[in-house]
Amino acid sequence: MMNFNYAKSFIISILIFILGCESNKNYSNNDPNIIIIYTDDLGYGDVSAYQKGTLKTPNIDKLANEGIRFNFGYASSATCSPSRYALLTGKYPWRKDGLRVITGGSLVIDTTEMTIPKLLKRKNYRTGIVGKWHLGLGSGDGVAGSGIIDYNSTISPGPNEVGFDYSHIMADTQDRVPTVYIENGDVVNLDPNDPIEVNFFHQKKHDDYGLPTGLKNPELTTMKWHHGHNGSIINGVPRIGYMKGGNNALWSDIDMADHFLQKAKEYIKRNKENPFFLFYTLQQPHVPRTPHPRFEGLSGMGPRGDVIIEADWAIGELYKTLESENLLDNTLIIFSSDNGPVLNDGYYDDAVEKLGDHTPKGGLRGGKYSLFEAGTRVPFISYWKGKIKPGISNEMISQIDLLNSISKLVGLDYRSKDGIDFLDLILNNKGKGREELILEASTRTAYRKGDWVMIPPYKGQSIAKNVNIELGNSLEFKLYNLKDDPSQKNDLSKIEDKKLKEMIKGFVKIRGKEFTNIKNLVLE
Ligand code: NG6
Ligand code: CA
Repeated sequence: MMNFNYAKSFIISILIFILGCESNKNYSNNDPNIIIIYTDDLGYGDVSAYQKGTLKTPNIDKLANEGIRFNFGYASSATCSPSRYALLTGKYPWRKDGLRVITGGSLVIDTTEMTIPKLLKRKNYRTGIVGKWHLGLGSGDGVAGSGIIDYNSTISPGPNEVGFDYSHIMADTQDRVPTVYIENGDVVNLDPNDPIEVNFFHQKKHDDYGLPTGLKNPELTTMKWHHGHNGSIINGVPRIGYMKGGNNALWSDIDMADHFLQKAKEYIKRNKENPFFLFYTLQQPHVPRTPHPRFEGLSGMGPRGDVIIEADWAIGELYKTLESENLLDNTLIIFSSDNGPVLNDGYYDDAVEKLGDHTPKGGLRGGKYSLFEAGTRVPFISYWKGKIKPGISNEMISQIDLLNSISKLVGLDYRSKDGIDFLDLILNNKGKGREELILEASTRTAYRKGDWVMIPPYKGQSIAKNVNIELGNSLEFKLYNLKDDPSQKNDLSKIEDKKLKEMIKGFVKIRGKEFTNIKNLVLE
């Protein structure tokens, strides 16, 4: 007969073994690390896995070729702030009144709203953001950009109040002041004796300080402004807005890629013992394009190409860190971009002149700011070493769907109203994608369903002259079939009357009654 104590310890060891295995299994299968790598203004055709051409992005290509490459992956919007809002909350950005590109404005995510990092906190994830934020800071009301944020004390609410327990960010964009990094609400390296003053409207006030601006002192700039961008000159680059003080805290533009990469690596190393979520939001290839000198000239396309090569390099370095920390088997990586491409976005930087035969739009029509496909259709990749099999998907998926898919991945029930759980598509390339989707560009919206896209009538310029992009504005409904006509050359609205009506109906059903004021909108 077995000795009682012996039997007891035997049973306990077996239990410990089972529990041990169980927790291990949970960690790797249900609570993997999740990294969303998010570029800024990178086009559908800028990634060489999407379009073989002169520009090479080997590190992004690795994720695309060894993971799932979505050919119909969408950002919610054709500009940055709305897309980021939608990605993090799983909600359509047009549900938020007037949500547009933020310039010094307050936080647009309500602290009561669900976000991906907030959701993951329920499963004890560590949650961090490193890079561009552009969702506003502080709770000041009044006109965005009128100096409502005080950068000299801890800024709140911000990323840390909507779910991130670590944030190391630039507030808006690289072309907007203040040109400083903010970590967990505090400006990094700020000397209290040299406080920061920012404003976006009062050039006169700034002139009174006797500080140089792009408008008055073009001789002091190393990068010339083309439109906008004639405020404070910092590191030779004229910016949007005016800034005084904070000299110790100013970032170095050419070191930005290295800086964010370093912070992202440190974050991974610090948190590797726990499941973690990292939102790594690169600043490239948004303007001003300031490659580190070691990337200068590598693309032969001027700074825009060079910073894409720089971003691709940084992604490769991040990958190496995951590899050397043995985290690859346990980490889901999603790669995408916040909106489509633009060449001249306000500086003379040779983006147009040196483009050669490279096509950032990858054959799509429009670009950043546009309701045509190139505005919102972006590179979209899922990668998980050893778990996701290489594949290509032609199913429609949006960044709005990431929150619900991630919720499913970690075994939570929360679902946002606008998003759809596409975990099976993201991990196994199985199942159907979206049937329909609302596309947004600077608060205008269009409707995608099946192979079709319908753009309602909008007043306003058809081409934004400064950036030379077709915005999708016209005084009539437009209808395109993307299967037969991927570059939206043939408007079928006059021929496919029944389809057009069906599309308008579907559109209004989601957009709601506030949309019945469109000129010419015919419901039946
Ligand atoms: C626009 C800027 C543009 C860019 C954009 C935001 C001007 C004339 N243009 O207002 O350069 O900064 O805002 O881009 O100032 S986004 O990718 O962050 O949405
Ligand atoms: Ca952007």
